[in-house]
Amino acid sequence: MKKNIALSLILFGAFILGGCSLYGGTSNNTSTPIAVPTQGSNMVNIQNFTFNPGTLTVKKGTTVTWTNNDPAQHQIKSATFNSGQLSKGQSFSFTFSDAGTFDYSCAIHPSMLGKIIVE
Ligand SMILES: [Cu+2]
Repeated sequence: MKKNIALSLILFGAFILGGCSLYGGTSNNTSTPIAVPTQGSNMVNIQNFTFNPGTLTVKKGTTVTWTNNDPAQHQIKSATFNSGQLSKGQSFSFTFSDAGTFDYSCAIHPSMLGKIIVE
């Protein structure tokens, strides 16, 4: 008799544990994924002497904003726009009203290249 009670308790315990782990699995599946901060589609991050993204495609009329996150100064320069020297934390915005491909570079570090494609 005592053996049967003990067996029942073990089975009951297994049932509870099984139920809990099953519930946990369901909970994980239905939980909302944590939103990963993403760059805006009209933002260019300047970091480690690199424009990121290097090539950005936007719609006509979009204002693109570059932000310098390097300790060094950078200067975004193309045939159509020039930011002047940007210190860390400073931003520059330019509105692309015409379609086309706009290659630019850093006036201080000519090896830094970027491209804006306006559709
Ligand atoms: Cu630079």
